[in-house]
Amino acid sequence: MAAGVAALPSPASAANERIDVWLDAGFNGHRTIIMGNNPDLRRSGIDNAISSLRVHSGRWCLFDGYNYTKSFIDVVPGEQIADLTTRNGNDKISSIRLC
Ligand SMILES: [Ca+2]
Repeated sequence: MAAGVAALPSPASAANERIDVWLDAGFNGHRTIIMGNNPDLRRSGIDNAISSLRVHSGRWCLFDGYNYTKSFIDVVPGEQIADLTTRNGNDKISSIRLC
């Protein structure tokens, strides 16, 4: 490969941080990839519908209310939750942001 610049590991930046969410438990059903703050999941069609998630990078706060209100769950890089009922958060999340 010409003019190759090695892709060096870099500190996490907001632009690269990612959390995947699913509408069903066990990482099943429709998946949505979220890579930035989202104050209103109605826009993504997944309001009050997320049932499982996996954090690729970044520390995220998940809120029951829109615009980051009624915080109830935070998750860290590498964390995954197969069933949000275990965190009292099934079908409740309405906004997500890095925290
Ligand atoms: Ca909600």
